[in-house]
Amino acid sequence: MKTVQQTIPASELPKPLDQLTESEIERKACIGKVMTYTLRNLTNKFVDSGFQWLLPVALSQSTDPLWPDPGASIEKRIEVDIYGHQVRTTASMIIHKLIASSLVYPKLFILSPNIRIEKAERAQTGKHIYEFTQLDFEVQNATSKDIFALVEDALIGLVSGLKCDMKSELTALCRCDALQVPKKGFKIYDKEDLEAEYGANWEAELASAIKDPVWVTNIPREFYDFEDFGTGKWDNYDLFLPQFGEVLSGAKREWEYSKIFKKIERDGVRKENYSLLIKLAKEGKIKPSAGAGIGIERLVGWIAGVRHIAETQPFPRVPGRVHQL
Ligand code: ASN
Repeated sequence: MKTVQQTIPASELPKPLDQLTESEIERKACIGKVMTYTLRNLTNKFVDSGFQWLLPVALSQSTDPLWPDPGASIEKRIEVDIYGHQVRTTASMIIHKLIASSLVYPKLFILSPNIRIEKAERAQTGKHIYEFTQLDFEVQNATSKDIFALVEDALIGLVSGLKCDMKSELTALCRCDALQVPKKGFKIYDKEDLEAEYGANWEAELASAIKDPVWVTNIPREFYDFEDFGTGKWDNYDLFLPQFGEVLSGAKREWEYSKIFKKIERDGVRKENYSLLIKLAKEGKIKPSAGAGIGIERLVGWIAGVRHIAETQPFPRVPGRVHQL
């Protein structure tokens, strides 16, 4: 997705650890504590709510097509041959989530490293990195409303916890006042209405206009998000944070064979990469579900008030820049 437009001068992009000044090291360490707190708080919340914690995979035949997504800007897809089979690096574990939540783990989450080789010009948006981690979760038989309630509770719990337990870190980052505990029942906007109000740059405009987190629904994108063929509306969502932009995307999912097949064909996505999902759907083994993925670096970046989300990474993945570590 596109987010708030900003341009960070090349000289001010996040640097590797060995090039940091003393004060930059202090700031990095402080953001590291906020990261650790956030990971503990969110994983506890999911485990305590009955979710199974799965370990991620890095190489698969089936990964997220990231297509069609109007905000995508992928320069290159990484495919390698292993044992005579072509596999891809994980772009997201969406296909794994649909199958695992249907067959074995009805409530699951994964801290999943995603590789998306963004175009180098995205270095300066401050919102894109070419390796990031999602807290990716899926719930069998859940509705979008169930996911809204779960995420809102998680965000409220996290921000309240941080304000109590991480006071000195938030003070050092000048975030004590800016960071307010949101109130449950976030506003919900339809993307079509936002486009009508703000035009093509609606994402950036919305992020600067809002004072509280909001949901945006009805976003046409990949085949696995639920589309009502009758109304043309999509039952999917992004979470936008004030003065920042999108930090989560998710959906109610398609589970019916005929719709999955039709959408894969319509989108021109390579069918052979999704043959297992298609086969299981045909056998009626894919269950209705809903879920989402929280971009961890974006969430912590918003909490810490960073200019560039690679500041939250010990080993920055700024598009176009490759360091030794
Ligand atoms: N994690 C997202 C979801 O659950 C998919 C993505 O990252 N493209 O919908």
